[in-house]
Amino acid sequence: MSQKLHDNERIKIESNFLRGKLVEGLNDHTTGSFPSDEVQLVKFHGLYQQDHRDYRAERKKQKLEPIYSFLLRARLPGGVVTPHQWLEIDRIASELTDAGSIRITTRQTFQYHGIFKRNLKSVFQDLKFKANIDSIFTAGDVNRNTICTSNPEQSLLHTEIYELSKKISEHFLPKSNAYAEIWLDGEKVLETEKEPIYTENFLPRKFKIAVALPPYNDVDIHANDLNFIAIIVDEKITGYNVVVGAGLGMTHGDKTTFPRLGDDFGFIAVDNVMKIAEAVVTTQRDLGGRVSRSHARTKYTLETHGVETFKKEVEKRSGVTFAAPGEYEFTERGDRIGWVKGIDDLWHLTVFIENGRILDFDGKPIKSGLNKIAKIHTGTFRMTANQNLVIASIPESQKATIEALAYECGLIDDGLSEQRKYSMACVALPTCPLAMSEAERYLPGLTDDVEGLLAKHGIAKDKIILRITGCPNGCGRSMLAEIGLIGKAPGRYNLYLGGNTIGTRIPKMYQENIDEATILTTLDDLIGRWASGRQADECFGDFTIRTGIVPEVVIASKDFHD
Ligand code: SRM
Ligand code: SF4
Repeated sequence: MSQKLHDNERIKIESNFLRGKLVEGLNDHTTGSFPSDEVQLVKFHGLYQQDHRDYRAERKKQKLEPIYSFLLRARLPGGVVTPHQWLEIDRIASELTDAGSIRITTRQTFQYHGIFKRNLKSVFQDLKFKANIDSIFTAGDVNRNTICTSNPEQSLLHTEIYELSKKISEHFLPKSNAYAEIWLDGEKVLETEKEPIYTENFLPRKFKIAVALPPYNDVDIHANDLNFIAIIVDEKITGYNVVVGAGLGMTHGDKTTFPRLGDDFGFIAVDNVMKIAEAVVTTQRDLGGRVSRSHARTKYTLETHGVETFKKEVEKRSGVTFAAPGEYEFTERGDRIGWVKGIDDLWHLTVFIENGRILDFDGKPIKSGLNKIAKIHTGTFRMTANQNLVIASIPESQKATIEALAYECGLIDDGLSEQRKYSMACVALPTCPLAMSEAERYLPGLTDDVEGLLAKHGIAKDKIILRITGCPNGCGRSMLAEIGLIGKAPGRYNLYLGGNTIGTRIPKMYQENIDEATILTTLDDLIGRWASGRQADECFGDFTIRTGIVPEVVIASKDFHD
């Protein structure tokens, strides 16, 4: 007997290509929210309905509706915007959102938090008509924002992969004009109503694509359903290795869910990228599970049907045969904070943005500082998949002025530690409805403490890739960190160890449900042991495995929960 499909399948099919009752919901001024089916549908338009969790209990006590507002996630393949676009993005954040911030995400784009329903259309319209930016398919069961390495040095190769990520993003956009109709007052953007790639029920689940330019794995390929890794010979991209079926989300206590590394299907020529991308997406569309949303990502389709079956189906659909994987090496995945000169002789300044949050903080007015820079900058801004920002393509003549502005507002900080550069957290509280604990608001203080521990053990200049997420969904990619903390309850976390510096190993649980004080005593002990017992150049994650502190996770479906 066939199992009952998840209710989201009904919502998609009944939605008339993502329209549902969105217009009615938008025009209902008696509530700040949408009806329940439409709460799911708005995601396909780049929105999430949220309520401010710091005030939730108090509102309930007073028998008031929660303070509903919306998160809008922009579509920005490769993360690049012009100074003009930056100024509009900045203005919209200040004028039309409650949070007032621009939040760079781990997928190389930005989010606004706290848009009240009454302001939604203005945000959509200002973004589209004044900045030429939309939020189509940045959420929902579709291909999300396509990301690529932000490498500023190899400028020509960056241009090539950036163009490819834009092409992929556009290829997987909807053909329906629902977005324009609902949010842009009917402006016709696309003409036909057919969805040849997605059909009427779209994909079983979200789908993520990344393009990586070795030696940098800054996109964290093992977080994506589909990855194209550039194979470079004589400084030219000859083709791509195709890595399929990675993903990091899981559910506490459910051993049938787990983070998973992707499988390398092999090498393809540059000309075959779009054919392969479409074949992987439609194979996942047709083979992926639609009963349980916790088991619907591509990684579970590979586990259920087998890697070889999936790969053969992709070859059949695309007419392309995979060759043996090309050679490449990842050496790191952080951003190169500071100045670098590209081979095009232009300068690129990568600035560290703690947690990706751009706002004027006390003594650190980075939002205003970036606004001043945007007013004189002639290049572009490039968001990175590590929540940082590259002020890209600066001519020599402007370098000193931009540097002075960056110092003035705290965007350049000569005291920034390696540890802080390599630490990352997801948003979590107060906006994320799924957060079980703090992440973004916890990380800065925890980083101070870890810096203190490194100094105490005489290795202040070293770093450990440390990432925190407020729940096991893994948005801050803690499941690829050397130290991964995953929220369990307010103030309590599971501690995972054993990832590596290049992002090719999943960590293993070391301690469960510990409080913040225990985290510090545990890290004190572990960092001390690493400082005194490590071999030359041995990173923290490798040390924890070599010395048996945690066993290595080789095949996550078997080893992760054992
Ligand atoms: Fe995520 C859901 C934030 C990157 C795995 N993610 C959410 C939601 C929308 C919560 C929700 O469903 O209501 C979070 C909104 C919080 C807020 O208030 O902003 C949220 N995810 C984020 C961001 C903003 C984290 C950040 O700090 O930057 C990232 C936005 C990316 C973007 O611009 O598109 C973000 N999310 C990720 C990543 C990392 C990545 O893609 O590199 C992952 C892990 C990789 C993966 O997909 O396996 C990730 N988010 C999830 C999941 C678990 C999916 C799964 O397979 O189980 C959920 C929950 C879900 O889909 O049901 C989720
Ligand atoms: Fe929210 Fe969990 Fe994602 Fe953090 S990891 S943003 S808490 S869904």
